[in-house]
Amino acid sequence: MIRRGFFISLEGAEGVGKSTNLEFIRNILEDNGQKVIVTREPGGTPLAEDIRQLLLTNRDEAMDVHTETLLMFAARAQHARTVIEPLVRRGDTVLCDRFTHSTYAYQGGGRGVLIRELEFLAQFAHSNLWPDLTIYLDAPVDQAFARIRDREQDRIEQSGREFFERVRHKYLEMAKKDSRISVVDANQELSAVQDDLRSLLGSFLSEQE
Ligand code: T5A
Repeated sequence: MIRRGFFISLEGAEGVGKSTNLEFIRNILEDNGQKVIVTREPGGTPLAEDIRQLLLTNRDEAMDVHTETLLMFAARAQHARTVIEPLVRRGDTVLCDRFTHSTYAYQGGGRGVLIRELEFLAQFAHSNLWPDLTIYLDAPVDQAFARIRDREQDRIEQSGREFFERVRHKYLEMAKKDSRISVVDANQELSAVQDDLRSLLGSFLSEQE
């Protein structure tokens, strides 16, 4: 039988702890025999990383929301088709910091782009490639922002509190409708968050056997 690897994405707004927990998740997967490649969006290839710079850099010219959306999907098409899909097909597990649920939450929930338009672009950019498991780290906007208060903010981080409330609302709405999205409470001590992650991944892996 040809073994297919897993595609796992990690989602959540700024400051919820995605970067902090990526290595922890990688270790659990490796301890369970997976060969893991960690990557991120926007980015994950040299071309897509250039697009990331365009997206996140503060500049005088305001970026139109349609431009922002298309750039997210341009980076994703390159990453999904040249990196994620081939790796998963050859049996590796890809752990990705953000994927299309970010676009639904930020450009859809946050900026108001219609979800049916995003669905069309998602199909065009990466066909039927979707994560087998999406881990959504959830925390109230104020708590998450308090953790990154002292950091310089990129272009999207400057979108304001109400924007991030809409982003969170869209993530929670998607999680209610899609059983492949699991919510982890990120508003607890890091050790408690990681206990929850261990237990979630344990259940996911045992379901795949
Ligand atoms: N974007 C992206 C879109 O708009 N559409 C899209 O389609 C995509 C793919 C990308 C930006 O692009 C947007 C979303 C983003 O605005 P990014 O590189 O993913 O940005 O980065 P951010 O989400 O901005 O990542 P952050 O670094 O802000 O958040 P993290 O990674 O979630 O947070 P992390 O791990 O750096 O933690 C922040 C701080 O909190 C502490 C950590 O030690 C750190 O200091 N911390 C905790 N403290 C207390 N308790 C805990 N449980 C803690 N967990 C972490």
